[in-house]
Amino acid sequence: MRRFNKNLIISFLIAVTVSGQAICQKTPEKIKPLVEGIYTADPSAHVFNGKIYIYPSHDVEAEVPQDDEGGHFQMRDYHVYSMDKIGGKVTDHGVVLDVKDVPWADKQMWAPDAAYKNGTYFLYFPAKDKEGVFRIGVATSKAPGGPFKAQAKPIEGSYSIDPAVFTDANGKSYMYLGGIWGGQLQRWHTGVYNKTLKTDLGKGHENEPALSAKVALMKEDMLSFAEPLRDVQILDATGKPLLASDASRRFFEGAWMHRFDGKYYFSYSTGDTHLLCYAEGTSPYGPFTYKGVIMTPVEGWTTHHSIVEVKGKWYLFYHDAELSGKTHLRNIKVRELFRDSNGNIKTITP
Ligand code: FUB
Repeated sequence: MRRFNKNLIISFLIAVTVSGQAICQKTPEKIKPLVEGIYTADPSAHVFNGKIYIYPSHDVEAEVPQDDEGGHFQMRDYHVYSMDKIGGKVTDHGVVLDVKDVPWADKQMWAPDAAYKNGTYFLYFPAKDKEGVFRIGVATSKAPGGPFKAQAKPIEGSYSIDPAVFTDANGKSYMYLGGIWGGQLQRWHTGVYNKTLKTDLGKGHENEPALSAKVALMKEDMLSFAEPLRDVQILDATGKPLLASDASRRFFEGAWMHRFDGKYYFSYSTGDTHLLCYAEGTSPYGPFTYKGVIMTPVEGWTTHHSIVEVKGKWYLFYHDAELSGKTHLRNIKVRELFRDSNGNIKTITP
């Protein structure tokens, strides 16, 4: 029988091990949920005092059947989470605000965000008022991990959902908001609330410009708008507004703003086509030119994100429905975001 050369066998084993490692490194690593004890979604992440704070929705099972208006999303309170570093231990700061402690709110505490100014932390959140109309509320705390105390009334002139507050390098802060279908943005199309518009503007409006997210400069107190809400225009490469029928590119909900290399990046969810997209501009007000897809669909109907810089690297916080397999019981995740040399965001396939 032919004898094997020992050195040949060792070389073969090393080659297998090394190529095995190479395969492992190329295989995308599985991203784990950041929180497992409860369901969390819509993560808005910020770095405060060198720590990462996450402000998510707290999903619950309320046994309400699924519908196009998001009736199955019956969240009642918020938790805040923090981490010293990406990949580090996740600390739960407990319930920081409950709907029963918000004088004007009735139900559905959807996607929140947070901001800091002059020694105060602000938690911004949408909720339905006693008439069933979504408004944006604000609550304050002296600590980023709460607890937060709500203002007696919602922000004057606010409506719809998904507030995201961006503070520019010059200290000015802007609130972006809006969501169609369950987010009720379509009901404000004429400037007056119209309850009959359920999901969008309806048949015959497909070739009109898509409904826009809104933006307003915040007053110095961060509790009110300094001006009426304006449209956040998203244009195609030829400078024309995206149309209502352009479902894979038009704004649906989940606005976020970040600045990179002097440019403003407005990102959002396309809702019923389940994409996270972005558009680029030279002012926080826009107009923004559509650039591409940040992330292809995740498990679950909704997709919602935030983008934050931590120690020179950029991260995408998002959610999917891995833990429950149910659209309304989601879990938050984080992964690094990469760009090409022109600042274009590389598409992530989750
Ligand atoms: O969490 C409820 C709603 O689902 C959010 O407000 C939307 O952005 C979507 O994620």
